[in-house]
Amino acid sequence: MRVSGPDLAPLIRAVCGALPAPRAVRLSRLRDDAGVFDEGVLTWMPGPRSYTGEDVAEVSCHGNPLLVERLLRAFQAQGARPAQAGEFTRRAFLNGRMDLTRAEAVLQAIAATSPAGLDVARAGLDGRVAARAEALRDALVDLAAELEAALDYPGEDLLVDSDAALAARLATVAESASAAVATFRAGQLAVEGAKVALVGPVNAGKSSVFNALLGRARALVSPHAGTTRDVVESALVLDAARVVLYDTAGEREGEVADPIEAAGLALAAAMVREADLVLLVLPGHAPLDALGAALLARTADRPRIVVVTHGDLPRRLDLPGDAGATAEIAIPTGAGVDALRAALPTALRGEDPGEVAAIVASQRQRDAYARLGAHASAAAAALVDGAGAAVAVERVYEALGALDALTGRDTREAVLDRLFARFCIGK
Ligand SMILES: Nc1nc2c(ncn2[C@@H]2O[C@H](COP(=O)(O)OP(=O)(O)OP(=O)(O)O)[C@@H](O)[C@H]2O)c(=O)[nH]1
Ligand SMILES: [Mg+2]
Repeated sequence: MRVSGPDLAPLIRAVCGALPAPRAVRLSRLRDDAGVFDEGVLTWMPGPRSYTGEDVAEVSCHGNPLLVERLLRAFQAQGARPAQAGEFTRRAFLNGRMDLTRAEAVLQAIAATSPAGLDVARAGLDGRVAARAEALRDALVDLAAELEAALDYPGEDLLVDSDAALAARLATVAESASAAVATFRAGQLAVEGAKVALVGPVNAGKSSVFNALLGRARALVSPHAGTTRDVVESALVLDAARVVLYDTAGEREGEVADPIEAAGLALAAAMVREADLVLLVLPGHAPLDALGAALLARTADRPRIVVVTHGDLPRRLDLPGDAGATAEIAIPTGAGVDALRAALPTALRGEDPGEVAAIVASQRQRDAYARLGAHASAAAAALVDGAGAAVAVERVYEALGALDALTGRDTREAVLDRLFARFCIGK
């Protein structure tokens, strides 16, 4: 249990007894009005060198929820109250212990669903995300200063770049901003993961592909057409992302008489709409029929890989030239399975975005970079088309405003409320 606040020592003494030295631990007997009820390890971190910048104490008691509840009530009896969602990190931000990119990285470190997501969070916590934003800020502040100088002392021989050179520097800032925006899909994928739906005709091998990707026999496989009826889901944690796979009921030619099978098909259709990526599974040992063609058409506007099964048998399936990405698989030998698994991140996010500190995994940061880029481009355009330095400098200030919102130098209360509401209590 973590407690934070100004002047915390009397409260902690009342519940835990004597304080250890700052940033040291002590085995403490925990007490309330009724006497000692447990013992635990007390860590004492007086402000300002603490997570929140206030006095912070942490107590590890025995893990019984009854004891935890009693410890909570003991602190409350001394005047403490339960923390709100994200309140510790919010206080850390308000007390200048961290900027907003680090605060969001705390959230990402808690929420990350893949190793890549943890790397993104680490880059944020290390301050590498903030450092990139600060570098852009320095560039914009320099540009603003030079534009102001040109406005204040027109015609003077100042050491200021020409309008064309200033516009080129602004364009570089705008490019960095769009590069940051472009990494958002990768960042979101790394932290939040994605949904991948397997769909296709009955008996195409959807459940076989599902099991092969997972590496275990999770779904029933059989030569009986219509084996899978409900949606079966299972998570596959890759380095780049946690992917939830959904195996669905197969499609048939003509009317589906069985109401349960029809309900299963409705669920499958919903999964196609919901999924971030569709794996359309078609049997490679049979020519493309009307159903296969219809499924190709129906999923054409979705991010998709056409998975051709039965690669161990003579190929009779001819795909149209515009089928897009394909993968061939032979279930009996396992050929093509690893390649399909490896292709999932690229299909979901495009190419590897590279340098982890450059990856934007927060919608809020993405939007700020988009605004920054638009203002920087407009400032460059103002210089190129002759609207002048006065117009350009206003746009540079708008761009700076977007960056300051990003790091939290200038942030409205509402933004904070929305941000910290997404934390869980106690973080
Ligand atoms: N030879 C061969 N057989 C396969 C391959 N993939 C699947 N099968 C067989 O095809 C049959 C149907 O496979 P399933 O994975 O159950 O097919 P499904 O698409 O899930 O079928 P429904 O759930 O009925 O829609 C099973 O007998 C599988 O063993 C493959 O690559 N090669
Ligand atoms: Mg199946």
